[in-house]
Amino acid sequence: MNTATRLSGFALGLAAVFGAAYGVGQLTGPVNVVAAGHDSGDSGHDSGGAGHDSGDSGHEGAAGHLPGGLLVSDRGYTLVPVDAPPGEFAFRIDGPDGGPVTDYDVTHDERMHLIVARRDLSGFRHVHPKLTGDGTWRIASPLDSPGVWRVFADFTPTGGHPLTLGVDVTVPGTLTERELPAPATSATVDGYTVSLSGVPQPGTSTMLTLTVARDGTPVTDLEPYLGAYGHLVALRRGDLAYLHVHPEGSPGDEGSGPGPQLSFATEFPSAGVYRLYLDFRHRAVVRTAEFTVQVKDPGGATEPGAGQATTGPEDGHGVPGHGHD
Ligand SMILES: [Cu+2]
Repeated sequence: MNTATRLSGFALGLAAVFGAAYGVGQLTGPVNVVAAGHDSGDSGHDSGGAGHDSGDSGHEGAAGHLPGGLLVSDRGYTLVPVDAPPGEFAFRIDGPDGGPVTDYDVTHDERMHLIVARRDLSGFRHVHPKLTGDGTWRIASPLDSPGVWRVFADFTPTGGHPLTLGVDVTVPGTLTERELPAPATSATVDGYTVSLSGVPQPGTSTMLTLTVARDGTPVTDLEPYLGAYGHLVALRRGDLAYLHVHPEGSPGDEGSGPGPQLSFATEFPSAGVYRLYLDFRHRAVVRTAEFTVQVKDPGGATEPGAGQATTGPEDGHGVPGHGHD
């Protein structure tokens, strides 16, 4: 179901929309757009280092119980997109003193992890911008199609708490809506098949196991990527609440092998539909395997039209004991 929707045109390559929590599917008219009015000067183009990855699992918001990524401002830190030349994305983090933050701790090999996805949960990218002297982060724009994007900045200001802030950014143009794929327990990317097992449950830690194979052969030589053999990001459909989890153990630990299985203790904040993105590195290439997962309340109602993770239609990898009750 592809619907062409014209987003309000904009002279800027990118414009920011703050605070809205609507889905792209609901965009049928002009979008209320607020230009990000902060200038950034030169175009210090820098595509950022070859990937590394990210913060810790589920940074919590100020309220202490919110999933990450829902707030544009938290604990005195605010994510501010700034004007950038075409093809570039730029932003800064304003700190409690009102000025841009310039000192960050390195977490998972990088000082800033930028995760983006369109509001329809397509277009996921995890990239690493470069910090310029005035506190502006710049990168070749990962926002590569028209639509409303959610942009997450995952970082730790020196002396502060780990934070994940989120902001909406509109890329003008003709929007092609992408329907969320049905729940499934197997995903393929570039000849790799990744299988998902485990029964995700809301509000409690659930062990999810992802198994990586290449042309049918289990992959046992995954390479560390940003300090882990895999990085799993989950985004909740509807508000794009953000979870970021890492496999149990670290590379080098006993019991934390380079595949084929990666186990993630994952706590989904609620029932609902989530899109999971597994970044893994093999033979010097980072790939992302994506899954749609439905998290159900135990014994609770199922959202119409979506199956459970372990019972996806293209499930060729039955998981014993999945939780039907
Ligand atoms: Cu990262």
